Amino acid sequence: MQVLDEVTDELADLVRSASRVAVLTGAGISAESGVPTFREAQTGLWEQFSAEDLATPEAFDQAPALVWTWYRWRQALLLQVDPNPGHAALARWQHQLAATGGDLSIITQNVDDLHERSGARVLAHLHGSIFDHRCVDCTKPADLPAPHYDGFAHPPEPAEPPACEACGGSLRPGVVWFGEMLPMNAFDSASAAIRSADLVVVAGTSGIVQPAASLPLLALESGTPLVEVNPEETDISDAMDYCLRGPSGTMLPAVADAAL
Ligand code: BV8
Ligand code: ZN
Repeated sequence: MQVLDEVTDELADLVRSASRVAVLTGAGISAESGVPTFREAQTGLWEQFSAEDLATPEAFDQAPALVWTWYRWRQALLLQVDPNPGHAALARWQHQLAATGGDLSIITQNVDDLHERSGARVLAHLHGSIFDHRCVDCTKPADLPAPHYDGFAHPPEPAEPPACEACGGSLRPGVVWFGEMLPMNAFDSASAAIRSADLVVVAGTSGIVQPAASLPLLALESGTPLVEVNPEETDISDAMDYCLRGPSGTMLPAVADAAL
């Protein structure tokens, strides 16, 4: 494993020669947009809970208003921020490869839409989308107006989740909670993309949450080079060929430039 603070000539050659790239992103790629990562402490009303405590079916059963409002408040923040240069670099690289017969698959653990808003196509949202809602009982999806919260202000008072228009059941966020299965089609297409890649990049993830964190390790089966982009060491750094130690908003543009 080489720990680098910039894209070296050796890494640039590897990037330039890749035509089927798979990228796994985590909360860190949205950090420079102003979206707190999961590891950072919660604020306000939720400071006494960890995100992992709130992102569970049990928490929603016990305190539906608290959990529902946490998601609506997080939606509000996402509507108030923009994609950052890290998202833009992946979109640029994806367009560049598509124009030359190659492909860049984005597999994200994030429930935000910042990849899409930077003009990229996302192959798999492993943990769903924060802007999706569905009924707990009849599972019917529900479109809701944007929340009227300020995502930068103090978290709002909890409000009960609305009722499903079709059956009167309670709506829930359309995300995958801890203890819930990942969408199999997303997980399967992510696995296939990593298995057929000639370069795998892992950006902005602590490598803690399973089974997502094990996906990049599929590259080891075929000897496909692995590159990590993260200012910190992670649970999967040891499996990497290159660790680019820096923020994705700086490092991913440098990687995308090397691909041109
Ligand atoms: C499953 C949606 C099984 C919700 C998320 C005990 C009981 C039950 C389950 C388990 C258990 N032990 C283990 C498990 C499995 C569990 C798990 O992994 N737990 C962890 C805590 C150990 N996994 C699950 O439960 C999964 N389901 O296993 O089902 C099953 C099987 C059969 C039948 C039924 C069930 C479901 C996991 C999905 C959970 N949902 N999100 C929501 O968003 O509210 S995961 C959530 O956490 C995020 O979406 C994200 O994916 C994850 C956090 O990970 P990261 O993205 O890596 O973010 P993190 O904050 O950790 O790290 C940020 C990184 O960025 C850091 O490394 C930092 O250095 C870096 N960074 C910071 N700034 C920058 C940067 N990098 C680059 N640039 C920067 N500027
Ligand atoms: Zn319903």
